Amino acid sequence: MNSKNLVFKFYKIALIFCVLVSYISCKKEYKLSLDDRPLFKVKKTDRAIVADGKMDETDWTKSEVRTFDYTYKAEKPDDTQKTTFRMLWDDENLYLFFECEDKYITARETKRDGMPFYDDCAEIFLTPAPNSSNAHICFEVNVLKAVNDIVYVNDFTQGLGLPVKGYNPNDVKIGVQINGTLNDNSDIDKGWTMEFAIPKEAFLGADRHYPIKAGTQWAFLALRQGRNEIEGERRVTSTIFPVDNFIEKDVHQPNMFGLMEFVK
Ligand SMILES: [Ca+2]
Ligand SMILES: [Ca+2]
Repeated sequence: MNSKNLVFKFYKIALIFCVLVSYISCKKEYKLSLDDRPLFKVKKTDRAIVADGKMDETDWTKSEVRTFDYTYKAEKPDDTQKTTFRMLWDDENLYLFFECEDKYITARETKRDGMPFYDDCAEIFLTPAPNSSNAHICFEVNVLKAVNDIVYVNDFTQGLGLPVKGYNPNDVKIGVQINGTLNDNSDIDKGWTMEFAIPKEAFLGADRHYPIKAGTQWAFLALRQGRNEIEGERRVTSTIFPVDNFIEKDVHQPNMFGLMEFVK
């Protein structure tokens, strides 16, 4: 081999190496460490928030705002629809506000601890600690206000997760406003809003090490399920933070949660 060929071969190998390195770095899994997790600052409010689904309290305009930019299993143009999310807190409650554009507002579950997650549904997963944990508290609520409130235990047995449906805290207040027609696809809807007031008592015991106060950080994921067809269970999921391995492992992956911090 002459020196020209040798140089060419060297550059070829170097090029393949560079392509491989950039491919591997692109494919890098979204692993959360305490240092690089996305942080949502939850501001304290000193005004009463009424959980009626109407954003008429001025403090909502001062809260941090995020959209759910990660959508999974979208197959049709109308599957990807905008969601805007806000949180506030005070000494009694954690408040959430979901604003969901939705051309086809759809729901059928009416019972507690049923399957609202196959409907148009807002969800929050909370770990009352900054680090990942084997258990998280979930509120999954459809536009009919049917609540699936659970403690989800990861790896309960043989690697399988388990929803503990007997977790039924009292006095969680939820308000929904529907701007459109429910379960009627003959027209185009505008969307829906959902406002939560989750009392501190809902975290009784779970908040022992990291109680709600300024400076405390919890891990969390906020998400939305969307169904547009009247029949069937086809749905799309969108999340506030990217969830790696979604297709394989779904949404209950505590190592994919971001952080929320209670601030004054
Ligand atoms: Ca329950
Ligand atoms: Ca829908």
